[in-house]
Amino acid sequence: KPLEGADLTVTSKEFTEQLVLGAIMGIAFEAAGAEVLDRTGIQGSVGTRAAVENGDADATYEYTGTAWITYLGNSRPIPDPRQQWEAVKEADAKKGLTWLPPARLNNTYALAMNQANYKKYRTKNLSQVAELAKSDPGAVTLCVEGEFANRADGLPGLEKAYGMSLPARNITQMDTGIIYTQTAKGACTYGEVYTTDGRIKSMNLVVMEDDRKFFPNYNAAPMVRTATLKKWPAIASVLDPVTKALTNDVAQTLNAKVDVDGEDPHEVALDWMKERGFVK
Ligand code: PBE
Repeated sequence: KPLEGADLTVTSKEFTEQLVLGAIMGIAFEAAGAEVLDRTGIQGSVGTRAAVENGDADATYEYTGTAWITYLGNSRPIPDPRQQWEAVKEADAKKGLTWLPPARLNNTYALAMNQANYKKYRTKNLSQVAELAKSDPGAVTLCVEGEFANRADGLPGLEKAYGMSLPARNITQMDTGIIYTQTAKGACTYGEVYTTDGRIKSMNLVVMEDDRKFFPNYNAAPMVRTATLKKWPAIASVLDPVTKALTNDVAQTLNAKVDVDGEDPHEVALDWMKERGFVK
């Protein structure tokens, strides 16, 4: 087995898709003969990145746009997903991190609303949301996470890009899981969602189009410590077929099994790895 004798630590952020992707990565390493330590479920993007940078973990599935804007401090996304990945790969090579080829899975931020609010306000895209905020300032209330409220590729950037300036009282911060139920109930007109989340469909939410293309591409790709990869180059060929199988449809289906059906993220990951023949 290509990773026989390797001790590898896998990490992830705390939300469902990350827990599933972290489990998938760990299962792939184990199937290739490695001993795996599971350090998934770290609070927030910055802490997860730090765990890999400082050697607390060897690898994680990270999103290209998150690295480009939040970690590397760029302000303009690169529209082509492949070129965005290449730019991140090149910049992070100097930081001892190697980006392996990306998945088609692109989990972007979006604003979404329930059906009743959609019938009332009829907004389809973020430009129309910005217009509504001007004509009827009380109408645009947001449920968002703390991380989104503070990231350059989150609310501050979005307000700038769409010429919108919401009063603080219109914005309520909460955990990502709560956002979906609050948005479905109409407690906020718009909730900050992840487009691959299974609850958009199950709660019948309407997603606003990012018509100015403010959000970058967020393709998931393995981000691995270069030192670890030098020692165990087979990591690349072990992860490649798995990453290739990760699409938005797969992510939505697996995320829904956890968030809608209440299954365990590790079980969901293992079932999928078996179904696709990555483990026996
Ligand atoms: N995202 C959407 C965020 C959360 C989900 C990929 C832009 C991130 O983890 O960076």
